[in-house]
Amino acid sequence: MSTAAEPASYDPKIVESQAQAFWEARRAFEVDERSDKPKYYCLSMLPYPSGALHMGHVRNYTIGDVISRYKRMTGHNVLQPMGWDAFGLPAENAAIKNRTAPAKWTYANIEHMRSQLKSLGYAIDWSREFATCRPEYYVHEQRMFTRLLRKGLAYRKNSVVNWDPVDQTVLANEQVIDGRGWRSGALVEKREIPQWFLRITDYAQELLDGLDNLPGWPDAVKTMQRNWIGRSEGLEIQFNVEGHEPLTVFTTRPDTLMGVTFVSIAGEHPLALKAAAANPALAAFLEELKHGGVSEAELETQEKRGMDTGLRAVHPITGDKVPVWVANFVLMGYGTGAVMAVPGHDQRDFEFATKYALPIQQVIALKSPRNDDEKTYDPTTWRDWYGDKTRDDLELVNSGEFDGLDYRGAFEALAERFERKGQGQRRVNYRLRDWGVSRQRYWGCPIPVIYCDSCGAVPVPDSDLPVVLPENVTLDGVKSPIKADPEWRKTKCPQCGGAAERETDTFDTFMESSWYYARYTSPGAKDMVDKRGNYWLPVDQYIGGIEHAILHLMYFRFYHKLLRDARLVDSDEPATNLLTQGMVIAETFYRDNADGSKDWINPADVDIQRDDKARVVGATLKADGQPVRIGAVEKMSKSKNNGVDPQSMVDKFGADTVRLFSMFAAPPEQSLEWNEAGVEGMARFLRRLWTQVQKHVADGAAPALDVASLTAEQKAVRRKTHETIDKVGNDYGKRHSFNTAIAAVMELSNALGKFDDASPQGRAVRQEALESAVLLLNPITPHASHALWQALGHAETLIEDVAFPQVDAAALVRDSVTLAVQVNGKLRGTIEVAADAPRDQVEALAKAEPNTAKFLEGLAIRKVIVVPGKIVNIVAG
Ligand code: ANZ
Ligand code: ZN
Repeated sequence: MSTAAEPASYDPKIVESQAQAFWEARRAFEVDERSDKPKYYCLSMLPYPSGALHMGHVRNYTIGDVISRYKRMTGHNVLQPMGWDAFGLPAENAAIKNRTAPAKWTYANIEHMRSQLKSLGYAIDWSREFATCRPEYYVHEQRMFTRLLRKGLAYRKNSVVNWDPVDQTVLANEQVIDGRGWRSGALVEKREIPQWFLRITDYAQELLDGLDNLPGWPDAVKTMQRNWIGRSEGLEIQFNVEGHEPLTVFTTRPDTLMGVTFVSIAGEHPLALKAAAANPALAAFLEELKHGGVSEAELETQEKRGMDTGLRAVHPITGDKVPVWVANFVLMGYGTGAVMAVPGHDQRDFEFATKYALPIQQVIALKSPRNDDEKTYDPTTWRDWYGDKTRDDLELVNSGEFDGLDYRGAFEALAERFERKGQGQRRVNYRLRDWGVSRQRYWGCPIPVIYCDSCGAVPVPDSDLPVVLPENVTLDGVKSPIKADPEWRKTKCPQCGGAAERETDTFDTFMESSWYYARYTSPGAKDMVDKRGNYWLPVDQYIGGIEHAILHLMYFRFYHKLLRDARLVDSDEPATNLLTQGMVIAETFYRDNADGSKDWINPADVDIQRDDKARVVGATLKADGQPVRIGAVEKMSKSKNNGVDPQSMVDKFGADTVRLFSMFAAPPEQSLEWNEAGVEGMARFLRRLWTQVQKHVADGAAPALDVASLTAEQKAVRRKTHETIDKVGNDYGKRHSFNTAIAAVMELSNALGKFDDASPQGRAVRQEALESAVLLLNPITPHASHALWQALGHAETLIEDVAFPQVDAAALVRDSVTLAVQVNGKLRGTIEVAADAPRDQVEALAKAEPNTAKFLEGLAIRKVIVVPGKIVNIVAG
């Protein structure tokens, strides 16, 4: 007998805490390698423990969780781990501000953020969790580094840092504000100090080629990586210099050789230094150049400046003498630090020559100019085609024996000639630089090196690792506590036993995030990773922000090759598929201050008025009821104070609703606009589905489905169920199109709302539809699905172990189809025909359709076109 009690209403707090307690007690998401299912490793980029989750985290981890849970439902052994990228500068800043130790602050944040993640119900194998600031993690990194040092893949060289002369400390780029130290306000200087590097350039070509084997990575990311690696094919050519050693230039445009009118060298080039020894004005200029910026971006934008060295170089073909200039845009660290200047065809040289009145010579012309602009070479105005080597309608002019050749032809001819004469050679250069891994900061992994006066830099022996970073310290904001503490530094040389000192620099935090994915596979392994790594790796799906497209993802790929070459893993790439999720954006609100500045107001403190299309038309401050101004929709950020706190949303609506909205509001790669009206819509949908299930089960168990006995309406609902299963499976599995998957389940729920058949088979059809809806939503709303699955009569089977629903192909077959009937292209009526009706029957029915028949009266039928399943068009006249 059925009880007519009010169905239980949806209370996400209860439903979610019950489901989470259930998963925790069952260790439902702990996995290992002993499985006969195919493995699936789904990894989201690990968070920095900044204090609280932000919406970007929620979006990232929800995408990962939906994919993980879907893969589990489709029969995979799914690993989804989580950890903490725990070293880094913010901890030092917070420590100074709050008078606590960075370690303490970090661990407290981890505790808090872990509980936040748990409240979102992610299917994470928490037994594998780690924080990268723990010695049991970084000991492996230290051992790997000493290994690389012995192999010659790590080395030390001088490199430029920002130096604060008042605080006597090195500053990170973000601590330099308008050229001044963030604390002292002193003008920052450039200083050269010895630093450690990893030879990523040895892997440049492999990192480039590997991109061709990553069809599962977004093209945009691959393009950025290709540009960052920046492979250039060119020639090194020697120019003799009167009274000095020959000078070697690197050029990618040997075809322009006959247009060289001077040579430019970097300020640090040895030849410049030699020339400066006898030329005080030049020496002063070189000194001045040292104070300029060092980044490539700065060099691109700064004004071109230079000075004649007085030296003369001899053109290798004509024997003409050309001046050698120092130019501020020539980098010592690229190519040879010397450039054959071709102001006729290189824009930077053009600007430089114009400024210093150096000669400009055209050597490339268009074979078939399309307009006046292209017809004549004008040395007073730069045109894009002057420097374009990709056009295939260019030829050499004013180049003697090389006239008429194109870029390729000239390249080959000159390469051949110089190689034969020993005056030059082909050469490939990469823009990619070696990875500088030293940081002069405290809160990082200590670099395991000892300096001895007699033995030099000695790696710390494995048996003495880890070199542990002291955690219980006080920060004064100026000096790293391990640099300030002479006791920490003091040690014995592992080679000669003499007194020695430890390295006090720590690693760049990109070091920890370069191999964490491998560590997750092998908890407790003696080395970084053990043979379990080969079971799980490569990562099947990696998910994270596009802001990591270049550095992190490059180091991550590089490190995988280091692991491979250390025989720790046997694959070449760390991740097969990459998804870069879009930003989370939100409205901004502000009031103008008297001084013209703006006071940004958090959306949580604002009441928003909307029109019937949900557009914001007005806003008032909750505190005073007075209007506030509406700004642009922008990325959630501290500076615009438009971050929406995920915790407050979870508290208010429940995790499932937050997850549902994050997946519904936009496709994963696009930006997602957070708006509470949308969140409320998702809450309503979940409540309706909840009520539908509760109402349905209140009438007792449904009988078994008897497919053969269904009425047309029952069949139609069942068809809708299976069409939805089909679509959602595709959307999850093939397209990562979660928003359309949700929309499809909503449609199914709508269709059920209109289906009030209470007969036994009607209830059986509804049972199947509701079970399907609950299963299809399970990856996104796992708590509600967990509860509803039990409510639907599955007390023994766990939804976490139930397979994704299968499409019943028979259910998709339509018994009858509706066809539109047109006369001469105009719609005149519709007919119902059997899905497999023969053509002549369809034609006959169409002609007989009453309205159609009326329009055909008195006309001769010339042709009947039948588009099966869609229309019948009768051509008559
Ligand atoms: C002559 C020339 C003519 C050049 C022309 C370009 C256009 P990528 O493609 O980035 O490898 N170059 C070489 N070394 C440099 C350095 N250390 N600092 C600044 N510029 C340098 O660029 C290679 C080109 O950049 C080289 O080819 C050289 O200028 C310049 F119509 O040589 B070219
Ligand atoms: Zn020694």
